[in-house]
Amino acid sequence: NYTNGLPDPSELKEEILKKYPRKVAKKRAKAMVVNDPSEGQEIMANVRTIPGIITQRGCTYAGCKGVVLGPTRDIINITHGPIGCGFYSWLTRRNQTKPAEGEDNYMPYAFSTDMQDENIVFGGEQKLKTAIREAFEIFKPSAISIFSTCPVGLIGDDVHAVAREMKAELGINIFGFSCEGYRGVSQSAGHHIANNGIFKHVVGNTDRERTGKFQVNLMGEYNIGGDAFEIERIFEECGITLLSTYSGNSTVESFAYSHTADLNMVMCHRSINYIAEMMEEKYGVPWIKVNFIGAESTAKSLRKLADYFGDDELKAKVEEVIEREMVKVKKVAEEVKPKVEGKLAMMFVGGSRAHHYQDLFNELGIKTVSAGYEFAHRDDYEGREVIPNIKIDADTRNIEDLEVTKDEEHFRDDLVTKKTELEKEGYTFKDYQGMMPEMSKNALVVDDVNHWETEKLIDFYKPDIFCAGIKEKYVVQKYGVPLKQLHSYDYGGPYAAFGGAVNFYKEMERMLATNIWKLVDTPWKHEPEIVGSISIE
Ligand code: CFM
Ligand code: HCA
Repeated sequence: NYTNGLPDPSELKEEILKKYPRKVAKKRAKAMVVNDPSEGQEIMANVRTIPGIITQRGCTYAGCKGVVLGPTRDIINITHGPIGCGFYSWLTRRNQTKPAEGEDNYMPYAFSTDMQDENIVFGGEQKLKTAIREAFEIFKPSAISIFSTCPVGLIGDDVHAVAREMKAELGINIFGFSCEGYRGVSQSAGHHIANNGIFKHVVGNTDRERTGKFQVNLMGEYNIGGDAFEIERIFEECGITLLSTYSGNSTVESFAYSHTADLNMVMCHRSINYIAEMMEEKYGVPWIKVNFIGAESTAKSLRKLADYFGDDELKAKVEEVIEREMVKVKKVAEEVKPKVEGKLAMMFVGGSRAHHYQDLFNELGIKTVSAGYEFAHRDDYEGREVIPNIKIDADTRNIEDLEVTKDEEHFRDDLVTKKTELEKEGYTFKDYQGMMPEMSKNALVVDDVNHWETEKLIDFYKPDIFCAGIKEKYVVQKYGVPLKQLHSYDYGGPYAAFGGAVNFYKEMERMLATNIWKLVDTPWKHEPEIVGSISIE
């Protein structure tokens, strides 16, 4: 029972729960687990946030448009909705792209129908058609997609019918997504909707002659801060042909022939596992789980890839690249590690990085005392064969529907039944790494952490660094704790693969080998807490 020197946070958990109304406390108790990797524990995840709680989560539109399709440069992504949705998803994620000379790149533009009140009253389909015709006339793209925001579903605009009509009229690939923000419990529903749409409308549309001996797709890599560029460099040096990435530095043109790959490498499992599963089922392309965050993890993932192909020449090349790159990595690690070793980190991000980035911190001897995801599912936490990892027919309504219509107990029962049924039909369930089995005993794992819990966690652990997003950044920093954005990387990156690890080590040195944060005078030290008079229970 390896505690890595971590204190038992059971009392902290009780103290956090004490402040909640009884029902809320009961629910939150299941989302906070004092980790014990030897136990095979369960956590409650992917359930609705309790209204009134200040969550970190985002919406379904963000997951579909911003996350999965947003980084693809040769498709015009039109937001059907009020201007704010299009504006706030306009390059804020720092997903970069590098078009070849003369190649289309629509990412610097924000396309929106800019819905007004008259469109809400009389319907917005005509305005959407006009927007599509206008975009086509100006840019002549090969594909256009439409993303529904909350009002679209409420007023009943049929984006799919509009897409079909426009596709026939203009003769290019046009498809829509019913990714209204309120669907599902978080942006996770948006990933699923995007996966289904891309698979249905794009994957398999073209074929391509083999151009390399080892052809792979990289899935769940979004080129934040240039991560994909660094991974691409390593692949090239190893002689691995990258057909397509979902969706960092990507094109829909490459999605169309991505089914001709030998193997899918899945990095962010949460956002893209659906396409990986569907591609395996329909085209027989197997997938393996990889992680290119952390130098050791990168080496491990490259070896896994070489082992998969079983080719001696590839294995030798991979070893040569690892050896060469590790010399540079170790040199910087040796300089930085003595200055940051033993510091404490907490990370509450998305659906995969709160796990992946622990590897990078470990390389510097920085301990993760508490971590959690915003919207991951149980499989991402528990890392074994868990229920939501079911192969679902691409055309049947997906698991997300069960999540929104049933409460979580029933939801779980339904899935158990479904899993048993599917197993009888010969389906198999994969297992892969997860956050909890790989964290120390006594680390506090918290799903969908909120503002109140964040405050208590900081008071208890007094972390040296807190990793989260823009909404958390300045509150946490006012506590005198530096916050590193693990979404956008603030202004930094790349942090992936070997070169990325070097960048990250140096960043940690700048942030942690300083006393400046201790000088922050927290404003609420001097001001009394404002106590509300409304009782919720
Ligand atoms: Fe996957 Fe991502 Fe993440 Fe994600 Fe995201 Fe992101 Fe994230 Mo922000 S796809 S789950 S929905 S790794 S946008 S690039 S940083 S929350 S941890
Ligand atoms: C999203 C995108 C986001 C937000 C980041 C943040 C991203 O969820 O819609 O909260 O700082 O990575 O850009 O996750």
